[in-house]
Amino acid sequence: MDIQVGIIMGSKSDLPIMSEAAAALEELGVGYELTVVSAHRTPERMVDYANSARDRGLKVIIAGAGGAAHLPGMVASMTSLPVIGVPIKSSNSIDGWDSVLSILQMPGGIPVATVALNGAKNAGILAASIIGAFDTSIGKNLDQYKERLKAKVIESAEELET
Ligand code: RP5
Repeated sequence: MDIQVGIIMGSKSDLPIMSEAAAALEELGVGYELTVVSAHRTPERMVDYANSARDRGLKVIIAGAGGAAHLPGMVASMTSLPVIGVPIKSSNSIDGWDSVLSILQMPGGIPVATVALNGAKNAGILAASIIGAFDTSIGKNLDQYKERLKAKVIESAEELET
């Protein structure tokens, strides 16, 4: 399977959340790579990652970080690939608002598609949707995924009604 999505995070401590993006991509049949890239602690690694992403065949980057979360915006500034930002509620956070606002409030010109706090699962699904807009097989996997969600709701409604 081709690797089409790059999942990066500011610290290994973000992995419990960011692995939900990986799980969603696996379920939807999208190849991904996953690693740690810190904007603050490994800035050169971040620059290399962002600058080489398109040439390495990536189509979408999912970047998760907590606190003063510069990683998604900085990566977006260096690549024309779509970047999805996952604000992470880190241990010393101001209730997660620090991460949300640093990723969400990008100035005009450098967008980061920001999901909910700790919303890595949706980041995986959104990345698959972007790829699925051009790839019929992944598009079909997404349609089937949504059918499964629908069936679960109908099933629970029927359980309550009987
Ligand atoms: C951010 O700082 C990381 O993304 C993480 O959410 C937060 C805390 O990192 P650690 O101190 O746990 O490595 O850069």
